[in-house]
Amino acid sequence: MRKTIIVSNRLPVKISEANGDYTLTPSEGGLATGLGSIYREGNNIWVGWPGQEITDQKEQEKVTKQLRKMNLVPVYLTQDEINNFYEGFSNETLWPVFHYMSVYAHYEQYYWDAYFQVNKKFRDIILKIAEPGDIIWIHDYQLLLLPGMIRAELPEISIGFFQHIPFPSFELFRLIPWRAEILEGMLGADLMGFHTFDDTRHFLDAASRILPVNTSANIVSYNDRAIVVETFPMGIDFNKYAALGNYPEVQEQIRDLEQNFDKNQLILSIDRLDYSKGILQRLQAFELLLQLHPEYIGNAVLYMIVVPSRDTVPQYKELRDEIDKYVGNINARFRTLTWHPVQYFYRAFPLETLSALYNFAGICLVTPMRDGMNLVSKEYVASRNNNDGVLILSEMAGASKELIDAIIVNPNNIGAITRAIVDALDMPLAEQQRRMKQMRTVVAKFNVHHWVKLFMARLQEVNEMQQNMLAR
Ligand code: GDG
Repeated sequence: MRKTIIVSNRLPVKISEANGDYTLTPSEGGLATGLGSIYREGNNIWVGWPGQEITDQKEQEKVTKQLRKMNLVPVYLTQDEINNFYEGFSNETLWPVFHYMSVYAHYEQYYWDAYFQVNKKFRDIILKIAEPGDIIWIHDYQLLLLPGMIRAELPEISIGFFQHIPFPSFELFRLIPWRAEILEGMLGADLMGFHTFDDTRHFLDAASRILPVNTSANIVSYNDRAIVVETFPMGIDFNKYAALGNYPEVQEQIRDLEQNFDKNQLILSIDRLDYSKGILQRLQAFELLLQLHPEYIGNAVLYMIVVPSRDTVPQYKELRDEIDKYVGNINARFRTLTWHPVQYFYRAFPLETLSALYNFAGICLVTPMRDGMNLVSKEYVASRNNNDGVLILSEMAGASKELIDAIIVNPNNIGAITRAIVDALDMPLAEQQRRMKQMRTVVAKFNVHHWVKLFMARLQEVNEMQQNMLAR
């Protein structure tokens, strides 16, 4: 029977070990939720790294067996591979260049070698599983070479590829020494998807300027194959976020927040620790607010959650220190005996806490320097069952193309962010509701299930188109 193979760097599972026993819990990220309806069905599977270094072969076999029961197939990575493929090439080369922060990029041959080898490792495992007629859907920037590597072995298999982070303009992309190899790898797919039309356009531009290919509209002709490149903005599980607000444990946390804060003056900020998320600029804008508008001293609060991430990479460690310092300065400068301007948390919270905050905070401030999509902005909108609340959103986030009723800002313009916060604090309820209703309609309709359906249907169509071309 024909099956679908999902491939991503990380498996949608958390593994914890105690006394030699492994406990596996499915993780609930946006992608896992969206693809849950696929990989759990029949003989479909998801291939990826389980996120834990397991070196002992017996242990690996034990975990592999457990994972197989959940339709998951592991690719075990060694510590060296994690260092050079994941933290190295993926996060210190591709991530900064693709987020327009090329000054942070390292171009190391040994990072590239590891990236190539790990993509091959994924290929070898997939080749053991894949059969003619199967569909393979590969995700994200850690696996850009994989489509081409699989295509070389299985010329007729159907391969989709989706990139979750931006695709930069040609002038940025060309900086990467292995730019041609990367494009050749990606062009192994039949259908390639990006979050925004700009990403799609940048990819087509880079392909036509770097490789000897022909592009016509959104189709690349390469090695006698036609590759379709299209825009598929990813959504979230709208119903889940809309319903969470009614859970008793969420309600209880909302009541706790009510005891301590005024919801109309609470500005929420949630990100993973990353220089692409514009966290320092957000702090600057909040500081400027208190400086220019002393009436908010004692009232407005920035409730800022930063989720630990990649903090073994030097730039991330530095960023964390800078945030600590900045928050300390603002609080020292403006706090009163009973009020702290910045409530800062450097840790992850359970989904229920996030939901309570989304439900409670009157303003959500999302100002990345670059972001493929940004799901936090959509989760905030989905949580606002009363249709009130204001979203301030960076024009550099993919989500800004859909959530046009947010207050849209340029994240480099600190004054504009400050003004947006003032506008949000002053916004009449009727205008909040008008904007929020529009955004909720968009987020509800173009949800993650819709996204998966659309991509899979298009992949099927592209496949049929290619079969017809071959038959001619
Ligand atoms: C990449 C692209 C693109 C955050 N804090 C906690 C927590 N979260 C969850 C949020 C949200 C997710 O993490 C973050 O999603 P983003 O979209 O904001 O960002 P990335 O992780 O960088 O994702 C991005 C995405 O892929 C999808 O294509 O949108 O542009 O960079 O879902 O809710 N979850 C929990 N506790 C926390 O403290 N449980």
